[in-house]
Amino acid sequence: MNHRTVVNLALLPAACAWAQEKPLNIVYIMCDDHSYQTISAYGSTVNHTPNIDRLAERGVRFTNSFVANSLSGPSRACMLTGKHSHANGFTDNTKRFDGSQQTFPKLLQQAGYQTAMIGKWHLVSLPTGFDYYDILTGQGDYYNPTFICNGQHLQRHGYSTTITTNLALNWLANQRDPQRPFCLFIHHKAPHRTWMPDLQDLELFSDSTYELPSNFYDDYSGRRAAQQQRMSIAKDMDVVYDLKMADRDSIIHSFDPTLEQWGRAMYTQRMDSAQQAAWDRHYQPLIAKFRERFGQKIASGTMTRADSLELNRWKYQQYMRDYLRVIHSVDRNVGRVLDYLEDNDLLENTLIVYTSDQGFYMGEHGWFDKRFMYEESFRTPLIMSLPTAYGGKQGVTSDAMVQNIDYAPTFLQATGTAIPSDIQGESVLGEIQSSRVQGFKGSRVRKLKKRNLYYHYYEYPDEHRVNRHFGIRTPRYSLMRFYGDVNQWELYDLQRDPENMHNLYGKPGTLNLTRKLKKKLLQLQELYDDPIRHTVKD
Ligand code: SGN
Ligand code: CA
Repeated sequence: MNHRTVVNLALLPAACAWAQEKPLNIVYIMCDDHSYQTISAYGSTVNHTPNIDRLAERGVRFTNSFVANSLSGPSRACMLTGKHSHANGFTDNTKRFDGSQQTFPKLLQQAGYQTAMIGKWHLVSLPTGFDYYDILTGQGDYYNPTFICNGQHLQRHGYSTTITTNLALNWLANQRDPQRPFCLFIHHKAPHRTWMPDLQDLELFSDSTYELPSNFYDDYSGRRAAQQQRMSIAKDMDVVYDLKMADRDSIIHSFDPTLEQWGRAMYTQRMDSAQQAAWDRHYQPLIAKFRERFGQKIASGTMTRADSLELNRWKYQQYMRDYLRVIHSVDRNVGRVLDYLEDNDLLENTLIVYTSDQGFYMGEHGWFDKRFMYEESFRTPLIMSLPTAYGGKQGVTSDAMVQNIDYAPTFLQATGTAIPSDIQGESVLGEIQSSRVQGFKGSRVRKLKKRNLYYHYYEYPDEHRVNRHFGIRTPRYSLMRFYGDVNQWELYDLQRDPENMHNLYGKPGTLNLTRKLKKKLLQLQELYDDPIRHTVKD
């Protein structure tokens, strides 16, 4: 028996008493479009996220974490209900969430929990199942955003990530009943397009340069849906709209003429004069340089091929810098939440989760945005930190195949709440708990069984022209079926091709594998009862 085991056993009786006395709280932090590629705990080579890493050190980092439908509203609906999109009804961002349906916050409420939802909601109907909500309107704004606080519209001054955190900390400190357990959602707008940094972070990374991903100039051969998307950094990322090169007299023309009337106001219209001045101090010199180098040429249509290649590189740098600045503020605010929990003796009885509504392309395939079942957007970061007093593992990784429909049953089980049989996800508590803790109602040491995951994306053609598709992901392969305008199967061996560059479907030697995967895919569609199986077969 090594020294560590002795220490753990020695602590056990105290831990049991603690777990018996103190029901587990939940703090669920979710960003919007945060790529795992930009988290140092996930091996980022471009930035440091010390606070998210701090959470990973005291919890479990999932290395095979995926979503069920890579888009904001749908992802949130999957998370709340523990069900795939066809079952919860919110298939794309044009839908309205049916708030009368079962969600895990409602079940927690019935079990005596206080529930609070703060930040980006994006489900159109107002939240149900929360004792308190203070949500951003629609997509939310980065500066001086408007919130709906228990039914009332309020504009708040400042930067969205900081305000959302302030509201959460205020709820913890002043608005909840300290005698009852709680489940708090902290949902950031950041780092969603158009990646507007906090004023205090504007000068970060200015001298950094980022290497273009090796498949930045992917030609999409063998992948027809990828050929017709509109989320390319080179073609679709707008220098004015996305990259903020809006000069006061609008000499730099947006690629999209409908945006021109807006110019700089697109960014500054919600800001007060001090915020505008700080914003301009950073962007105006960059705009002047940009104007000198590219502005006139773009306006007069005289860009050469060499100019275009240079512009692509410039756009990538600008995109990365702004995105990473926005992440820097997210990380700082995650740190504030952890500090608060620590300072207020809540760290030892709170399950803390960090995740994103989906992954994001940081130039892989030449893209920004998400939606595809390709790895960068299908995956999402997921860290869960269960305190040791509840048997929580610390500083380890889990390679179990998990999906956002699994969060609801996990939280229900962790709080000792019954999991209704119609929930489609599975609890991953066994992945984050190493030992059964007597008296802790949520105890479960059973590991998640080996499983394959199901995906279904619907939003087409808006806004980035990503064709509808569904598919299956096994630990090694992914098989996707695009349907509608593009009708095509795609098959990837992710061990050999983790970047989804070589579509093997129909290639010699893949027939048996394809047949097996199709069978498993159909089994998943039957298990989850997705009606698409009746209309799109082969
Ligand atoms: C907005 C963005 C899109 C993005 C969708 C969905 N355009 O419409 O680029 O794909 O949201 O994102 S923007 O010009 O309004 O920024 S989601 O994460 O909210 O689903
Ligand atoms: Ca999103």
